Amino acid sequence: MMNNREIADLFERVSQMLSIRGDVVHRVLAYQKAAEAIRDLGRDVNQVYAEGGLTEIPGIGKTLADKIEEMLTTGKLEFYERLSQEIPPTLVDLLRVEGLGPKRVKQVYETLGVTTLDELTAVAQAGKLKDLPRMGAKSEQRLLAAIAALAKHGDDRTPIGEAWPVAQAILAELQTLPGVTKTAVAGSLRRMRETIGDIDLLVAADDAEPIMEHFCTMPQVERISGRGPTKSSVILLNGMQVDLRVLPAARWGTLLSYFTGSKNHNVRLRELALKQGLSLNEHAFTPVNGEGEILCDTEEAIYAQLGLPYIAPTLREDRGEIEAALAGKLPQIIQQAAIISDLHMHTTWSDGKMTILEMARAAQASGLQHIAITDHSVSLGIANGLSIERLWQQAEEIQAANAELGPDFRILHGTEMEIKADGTLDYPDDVLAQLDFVIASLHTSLSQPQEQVTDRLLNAIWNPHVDMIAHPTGRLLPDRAGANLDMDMVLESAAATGTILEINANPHRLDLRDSHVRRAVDLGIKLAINTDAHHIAHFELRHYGVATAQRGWATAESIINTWPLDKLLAYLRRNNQGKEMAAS
Ligand code: DGT
Ligand code: CA
Ligand code: CA
Ligand code: ZN
Repeated sequence: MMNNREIADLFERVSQMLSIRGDVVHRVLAYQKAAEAIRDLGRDVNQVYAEGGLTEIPGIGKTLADKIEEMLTTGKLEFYERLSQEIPPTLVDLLRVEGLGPKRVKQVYETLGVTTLDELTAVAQAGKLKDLPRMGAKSEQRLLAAIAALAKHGDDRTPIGEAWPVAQAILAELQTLPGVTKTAVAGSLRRMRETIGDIDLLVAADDAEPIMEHFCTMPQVERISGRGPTKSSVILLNGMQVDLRVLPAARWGTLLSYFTGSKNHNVRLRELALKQGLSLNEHAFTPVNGEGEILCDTEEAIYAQLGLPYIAPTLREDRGEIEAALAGKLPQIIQQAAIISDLHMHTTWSDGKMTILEMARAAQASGLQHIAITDHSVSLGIANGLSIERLWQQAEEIQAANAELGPDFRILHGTEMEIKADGTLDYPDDVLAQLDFVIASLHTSLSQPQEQVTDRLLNAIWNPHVDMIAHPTGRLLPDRAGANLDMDMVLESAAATGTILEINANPHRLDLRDSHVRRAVDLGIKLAINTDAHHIAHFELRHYGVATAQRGWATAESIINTWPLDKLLAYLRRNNQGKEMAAS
């Protein structure tokens, strides 16, 4: 009998094999979406099938439902077997190598007969790749480095955007159980790392047994990988591992701190404790030579005991936060409540799902004071990008919407303009000059060599009318590495020109990533946290961007979304003039 994960994995594999074969995008995506739908189903697919409900799963039509039925009843998929004759399934492994796309995989298969990662490594080492069209010695070296990197750390971590909702759903359930006084996520999820190894959950309750029992028998559990009196681990149908610990509320602070980590941060805390003759673990502080325990029911109490101010979970990576805390120099990291604008979103004018007014009303209802509507530009045909003519029609609609919304809210007219493959921009300067907010971004030809793709971005940064670069690298978590930018040059140029860099809050982007944010903050670069919403529901993703900013030590002052409109517009004007002068 096949389970959710096995079916999802097979669909995923089929999708990737189709992409290598060169099938049309929508077919590739259909299998991809089906894989996600089954993985995230939250129920045993066998049961859904037994109830006749397969076609009610979003993304599963009659054709895919038939295929699922075939797998559930025969344990096989005829279509996959046939496809395997044409495209060896092992080719899919090659896609995990950074910078290797389906076209290239097909090429090395057809020209060199490469079917496995080992064979790819061998031909690269033998120098046989560099003579292929659009390849070269440098690309070959890069590929070897990427293969080595893949071998070293693999890629079995889950993007935070997938782990977070799963954890919240389980916590919400545990919270309702009798005797439960507190619940929390811990581990990398609480620290809001961009990818998550496993989900760590904590519960405060005096009697752990009934909570463990409930946890281990949840319908989304595929199997139990460990069960003890206060600690259990399960594997969910979607393949994620979840660890649960239960402890009495009096020890909540030490429990939460220990299991939030990071491990390196905890090591530093224990060192500080030892200097006071105390050992610190998840249960309590204990005198090294003596009796008795110091219980901490809050994390604040732990830091206070150590003579430190409270350190937020997003900072706990031992990247200087202990030193900063000791010196009284912890940054006042950005809080979501300080954000009053969102400067990157799409509407039905391009590939968004809602109108300008719908987006604006929802933004206002969520507490924002101004937004920028930034639909795609003309050359991104796939996203229905706007011609100049349509751009001016849109300006009229925005003017009307502003009139309707009144003085307490303001819609800026912007664009998310393509930086084309040859480095030129999609609209001429005289058009850009008339827009309130100009975003430039890369969506195509991301795999160009470093110098070329970096030059494209620098050209946009130095354009007098470009205010912000959105999702600078274009990466997509977990698999697409994004452009191989010379980040030092990008950051230097952004600092020199005052060009804003985005922290795209979509959890599959988180781009800039935390480490880049930290460097940008150090250089005094202004940053924006935007949702890139294509639907009002996407405004909910903002917290991922805020967390990424926090992990990069960003303060409210460096995040332009905390600024009132006047301050923002003055900044944009000053920068545009500055760049114009530098250019003349
Ligand atoms: P992950 O799951 O790989 O994304 O990363 P974490 O940080 O969630 O790591 P995990 O799940 O292995 O452990 C959760 C926390 O528990 C970790 O952040 C710190 C704590 N912890 C786990 N193992 C140890 C250990 O051996 N020593 C110490 N001091 N803490 C540990
Ligand atoms: Ca974890
Ligand atoms: Ca864990
Ligand atoms: Zn966008």
